[in-house]
Amino acid sequence: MATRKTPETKAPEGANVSKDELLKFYREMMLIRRFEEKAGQLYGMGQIGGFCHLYIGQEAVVCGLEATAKPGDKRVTSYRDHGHMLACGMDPKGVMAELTGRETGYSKGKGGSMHMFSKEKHFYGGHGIVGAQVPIGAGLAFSDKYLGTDNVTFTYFGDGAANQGQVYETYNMAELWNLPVIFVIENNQYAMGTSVKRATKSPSLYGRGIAFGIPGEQVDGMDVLAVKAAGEKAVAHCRAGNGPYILEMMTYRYRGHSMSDPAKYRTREEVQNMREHHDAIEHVRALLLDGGHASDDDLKTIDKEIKAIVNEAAEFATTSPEPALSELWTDIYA
Ligand SMILES: Cc1ncc(C[n+]2csc(CCOP(=O)(O)OP(=O)(O)O)c2C)c(N)n1
Ligand SMILES: [Mg+2]
Repeated sequence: MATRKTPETKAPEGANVSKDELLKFYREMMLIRRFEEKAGQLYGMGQIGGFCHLYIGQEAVVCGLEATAKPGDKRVTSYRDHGHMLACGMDPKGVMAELTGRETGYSKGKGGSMHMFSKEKHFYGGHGIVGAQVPIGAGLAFSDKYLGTDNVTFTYFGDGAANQGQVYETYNMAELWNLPVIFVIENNQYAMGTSVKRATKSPSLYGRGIAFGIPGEQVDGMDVLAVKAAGEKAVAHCRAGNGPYILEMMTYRYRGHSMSDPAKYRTREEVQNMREHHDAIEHVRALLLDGGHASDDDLKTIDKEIKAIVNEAAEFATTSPEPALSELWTDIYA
């Protein structure tokens, strides 16, 4: 059974969270979960091809951090990217249509799950090469520093990616140049089938910035309020011109690495334990119900609204036309 490390940053005791904010988190996390479940279904039906990595279980990370972002802030992530796109306000229809390879998708149906972008929302991908987005994130932060804005870049990567060489070259330059970049390590405990415990003897991924002078902390990534609190600290640090910050989010993915993962490297009980005792959506649901902020019926109404949005996205994604044959020769270098 997986033991979870004790996160350093917990939600502030008696945190003064408003009903509206809790409802917003509930809605946003539920949208990601239902969207991903639908993507899984469509994949099973053969409507989505290629790779497809679901974000189910990790919703609190991106929702908590997006709550700290302001217009102009940037984000870049790996191939496990659907949640990040929905959380920054990209249209579920355009994301789903890209998954099904339709011309109405964010990359005109030619990019697929791992390769979507939105200039409008400052979402810079969607990267299939492990760790490749980390130097890109520093580059985005460099642009803000150069232009003299106080915007920050959220650069997400996994526990597996955290062992990559380019991450450390990036840490060095980011600190040297005081870049406003928040390195968000989504430690979901596995890199494909390899447990983080088998991949490194270094007990803390957040502590690896110390060698470069970058502060960091470990956060309960299943608690959206803890994520937001830590995010606010990191964002304030970056906006004030103090350089980069590392947040190690302790989280968990419920599904396989990708749709083709038989998940033989962990037990059903381990997954079940996380679902039953640490689920981020259930946590917020309990806060809403116990705090008298919402009734079961209120939440059911939201669930229905989310279901409708997701069904509409799926309908759009399965009825939109495929790209025209002539599109084979556009948007390419050669
Ligand atoms: C440079 C490179 N090496 C290997 C792979 C194959 N690969 C794809 S995902 C992955 C695991 C990465 O795990 P992690 O960084 O923890 O992210 P997670 O999938 O858990 O979100 C690997 C090894 C790749 N895509 N790129
Ligand atoms: Mg991982």
